[in-house]
Amino acid sequence: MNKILNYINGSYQEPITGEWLDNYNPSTGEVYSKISKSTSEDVENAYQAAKNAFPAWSNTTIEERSRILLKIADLIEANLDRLAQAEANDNGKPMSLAKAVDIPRASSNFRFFGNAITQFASEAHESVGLNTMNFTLRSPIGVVGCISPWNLPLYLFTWKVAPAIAAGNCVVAKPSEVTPMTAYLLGEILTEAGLPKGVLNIVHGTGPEAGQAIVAHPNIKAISFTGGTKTGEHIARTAAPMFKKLSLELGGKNPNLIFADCDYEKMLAVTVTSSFANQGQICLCGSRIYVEESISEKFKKDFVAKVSALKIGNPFDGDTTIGALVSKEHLEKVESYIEIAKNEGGKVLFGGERVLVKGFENGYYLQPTVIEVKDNNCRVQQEEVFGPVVTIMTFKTEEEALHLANDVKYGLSATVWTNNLNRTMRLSKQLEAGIVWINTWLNRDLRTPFGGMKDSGVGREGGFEALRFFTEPKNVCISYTDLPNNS
Ligand code: TXE
Repeated sequence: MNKILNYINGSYQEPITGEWLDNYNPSTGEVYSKISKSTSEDVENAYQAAKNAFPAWSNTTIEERSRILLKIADLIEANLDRLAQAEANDNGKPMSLAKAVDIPRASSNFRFFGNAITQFASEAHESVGLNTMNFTLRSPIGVVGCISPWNLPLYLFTWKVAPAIAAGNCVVAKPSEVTPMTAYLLGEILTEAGLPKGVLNIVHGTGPEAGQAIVAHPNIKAISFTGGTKTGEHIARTAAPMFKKLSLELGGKNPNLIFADCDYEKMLAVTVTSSFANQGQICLCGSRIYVEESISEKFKKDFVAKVSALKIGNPFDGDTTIGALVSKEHLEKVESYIEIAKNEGGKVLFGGERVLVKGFENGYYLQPTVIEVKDNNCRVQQEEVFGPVVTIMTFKTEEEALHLANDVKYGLSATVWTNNLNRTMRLSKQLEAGIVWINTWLNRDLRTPFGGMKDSGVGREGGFEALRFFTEPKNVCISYTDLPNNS
């Protein structure tokens, strides 16, 4: 059986304890590989490798760092089919999605930061009249930790490690133990691209063991984490006494506000995607739909018709739009929310049942589920389900829509469908979200800041924000004197 090994100091290594975790294929429900069950000892080895690599890597020219990142990007692209297949096997997502989104984006992450680092500059402030010049010296932090989740495995893993190494840091990284395969395969690519050994070390294992060892390591000075809000809170508590720099990208419960004056057909098509892409397992999914009352009956009918036409199937069928959920535990969690919603008065308009896929009977398949709710305070409106479940509520006025949208503890993204420019500006300013999409969804320009407000996290990633996070700014203040006047 395939073994998912740690990649430390440029080579694959077994975990020190010799212990392994089972890796499930969610589309079949079968164990298909073994994952290194690393402990703090493996993390320490990874840290030492990173520490030793840091002096040379942080002094490597920007051109050389950029060249290596671009080479990694090219190699990911060259391995598109292999990586997309691995992602679909590991995560349950349609291979077509992995091929169109996950793997190209992983390549773009390296390409983007390989280019961005050549343009990264610092501010200078001349104190005119005081003969003083200030400039901001930005240096890499040292050894940093990157911890990523299972929903977009290679996409989110590379979104962190690419800016970290571009900025001159060395990294100890851990992908989710639920979907470690593509991060494991990345090791081969790093070696082939000529990334010096120790610059990026990939350790596998559970969150409470390997992940915690990274966060608790006294000399790993910054942590970039994407995952659940509860885990983020725990990481913040662990890191706070050591004053570590933290970037936390956490959960979302994102509103999708649909006004009667929108471009209806575009809204309908995109809303199906924003509800169910990746089986609804994207922190940016618009899981709370609020629709203006005057079009609500038509919307419900048209939306359910489109959702019922989605094809649920094994990830490798070309026409599958909804694959398997990531794990049995997650499937059960999502199902429990459907029950909670029903018990709280929600009306299931479509879905809610498991699906048996022929030849894949033990896979974790669930119908896309649409639930009408009346009360914004019910649990399915307030808590992150992170699966193929959307709720629908109606509103009468813009004020009411805004209130409902903001009335949750999360603040990651919001989508608004309207052709009223004034409303667009009013809502963009007042919605409590790190990202507001108007008449679109998941439209990403990698130069933009990415992150959430409220319980959706702290800090921003993307573009120069990520390079700022992974560097330490220092103010250098130079006082100078004029030449003595000889006359
Ligand atoms: O995430 P975890 P889980 C949400 C979603 C989901 C819930 C739980 O609601 O149902 O989180 O998912 C590592 N110290 N999101 O349990 O546990 C872990 O090994 C250090 C939203 O899978 O947060 C993995 O690598 N690391 C999210 C990573 O953290 C720890 C995407 C994320 O796992 C750790 C995924 C610890 N103590 C789930 N405990 C999004 N925002 O995109 C765990 N980890």
